[in-house]
Amino acid sequence: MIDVYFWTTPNGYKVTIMLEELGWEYKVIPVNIGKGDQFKPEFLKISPNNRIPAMVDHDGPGGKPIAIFESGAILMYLAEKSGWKFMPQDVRRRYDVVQWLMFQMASVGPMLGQAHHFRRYAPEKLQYAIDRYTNEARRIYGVIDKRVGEVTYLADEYSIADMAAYPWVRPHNWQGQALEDFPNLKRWYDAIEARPAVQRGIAVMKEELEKARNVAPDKKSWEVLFGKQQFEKR
Ligand SMILES: N[C@@H](CCC(=O)N[C@@H](CS)C(=O)NCC(=O)O)C(=O)O
Repeated sequence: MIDVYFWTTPNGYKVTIMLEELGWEYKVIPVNIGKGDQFKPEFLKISPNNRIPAMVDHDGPGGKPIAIFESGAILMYLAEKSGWKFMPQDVRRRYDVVQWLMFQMASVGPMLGQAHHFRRYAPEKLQYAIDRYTNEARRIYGVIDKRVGEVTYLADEYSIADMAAYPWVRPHNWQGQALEDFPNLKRWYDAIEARPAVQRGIAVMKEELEKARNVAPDKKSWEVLFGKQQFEKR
């Protein structure tokens, strides 16, 4: 059995989408990052950077459990374990997937995440930061738009690179972007969104998300995520 340490965020959905695509059973272990569950010692043992997602495969290599943090590493592990589904074994094609996955991990996630932060969560409206990350988001959308104007998916065939990037494009409004400005990206986005496994992956813990949506990000969870508690020495 695979345990997925999860919360309803773009990085969390990457893993549930992949597990749904594979059709594997998994157990969702909620880590409420607004309440500080990510700082619990037992979670830090498997995810030392206090971030979701993390995974424990109880039937890992040699039949022993393996724990992995960082969504990109989890996706690569699952692809390899499945016998190279969504990341081909062939080295040339595999590294096409890996480079687009790394682009997601190093640029798409961090930059769009900063756009969310300064446009939505920052207590002061800092115009320089808002412009910087909104422009970066637009530039990154442009890179994806160009790529999927040349090939169907980021690494040509649908892969873990698309599963990693798609959840980050869902909150495009928060990033100050309109999909209509990027027609190739929109075609790619719609094709991924239409996949039943993707819809199942995104629906995990939907009720909790609905509840959270109706309440503005409260002061307590702001403190946990961006205030004193985040920066305590551990
Ligand atoms: N590079 C990491 C990023 C993970 C990440 O930023 N997770 C966020 C939610 S999307 C989190 O757990 N935040 C908790 C915190 O900031 O304390 C990955 O891809 O796994």
